Amino acid sequence: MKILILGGDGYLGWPTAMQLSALGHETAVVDNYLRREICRRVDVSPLMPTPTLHERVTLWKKISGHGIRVWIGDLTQWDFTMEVFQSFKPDAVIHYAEQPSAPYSMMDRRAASLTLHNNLMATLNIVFAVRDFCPDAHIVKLGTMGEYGTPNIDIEEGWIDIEHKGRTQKFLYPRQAGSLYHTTKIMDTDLLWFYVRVYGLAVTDLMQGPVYGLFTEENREHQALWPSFNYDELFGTVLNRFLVQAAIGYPLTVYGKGGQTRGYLNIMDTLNCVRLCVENPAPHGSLRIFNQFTETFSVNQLAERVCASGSRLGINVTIQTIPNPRVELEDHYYNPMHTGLLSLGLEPHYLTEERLDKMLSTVLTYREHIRKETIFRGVTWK
Ligand code: USQ
Repeated sequence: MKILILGGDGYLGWPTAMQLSALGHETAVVDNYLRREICRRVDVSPLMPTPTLHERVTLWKKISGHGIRVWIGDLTQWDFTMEVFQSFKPDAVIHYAEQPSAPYSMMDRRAASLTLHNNLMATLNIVFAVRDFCPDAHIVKLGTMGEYGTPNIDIEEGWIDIEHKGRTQKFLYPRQAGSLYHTTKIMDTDLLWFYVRVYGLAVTDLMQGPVYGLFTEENREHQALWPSFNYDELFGTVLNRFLVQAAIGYPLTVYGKGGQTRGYLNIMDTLNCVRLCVENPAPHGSLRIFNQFTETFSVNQLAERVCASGSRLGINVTIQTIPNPRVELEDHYYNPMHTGLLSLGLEPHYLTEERLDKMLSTVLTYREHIRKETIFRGVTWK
């Protein structure tokens, strides 16, 4: 298949590109280096050096023999989007091209405006590009479990049957996000659902939880091919952050009561979920939604696991509860369904002691690179 990966420089985009090209698909990546640019502006950096897309593509070709086409440009610009879609004409489009940080989106008006503009305009342009240049293509869009928030009832996979005054209809499951970033993902879903109804697009919207990890089948032997691994307060997801904190004896930053529960997944499972969706496309005229995570943990449970991993590796890890900079429930019911991807064939890589220890020992070898001052600066929601 011809697969176009938007946001191909990111934590998930680059590993996805390698996996799909290794499977023999004709793969192309698009990125405008927005995340690199924001990281420069706010003075944070990934743990390991991350070569440019062109450098990584050259190395990957040398190692695997597989080529990946690269476009550097901004998908909020219609002329650029048109050029990419007109020339590549993909069978599947994987859309990661969004500003992905909840704390960044809450920093100030400028960051809010950038997040809103980038995420929605990219999605809008992709809709029109698919309609006009590759109407048979399947769009696989990365949404987030955070679209649902933490309701006091079970979370279904995207849709819910409502009975009202004796009549019933299926609606999108109610959404109530906890950050502007998560709100843009709700808006994306609404945009896609609208254009599915109007233009008959084929869309899969993946409600993904926080992802952790470094290694995939394709990158183990070559650090230059590892994904960009952020651990700072803005771009690091919680488990990756805790591993880095543990490595330098920084007390794990549990926000508030630590009862915040989310659905987590290993980066390898992200790749397999996306691959399974590409291999089993949604029918045209439908918005298919899957909840993309493999197991749920509270922040406290993650912190305890990292402490235990530290003990196994002979390092002393401590926890420090700090006032929650976010506005979120710290003690809540959480029971999201997640059978769709399992029934497509997903075989989860759970957070075992062995995997956790391997990640922590790898992070330990990069201890010298850790910039302690970027771990917590106190970006607050209010
Ligand atoms: N948390 C801490 N301490 C920290 C960092 C985070 O207690 O040092 C807590 C947060 O308050 C939150 C939970 O850990 O309750 C998860 O935080 P996170 O930063 O790992 O995840 P989040 O900001 O929600 O965003 C991440 C990705 C985002 C993705 C989302 C999935 O950055 O792109 O959409 O996970 S989900 O959380 O399910 O919405």
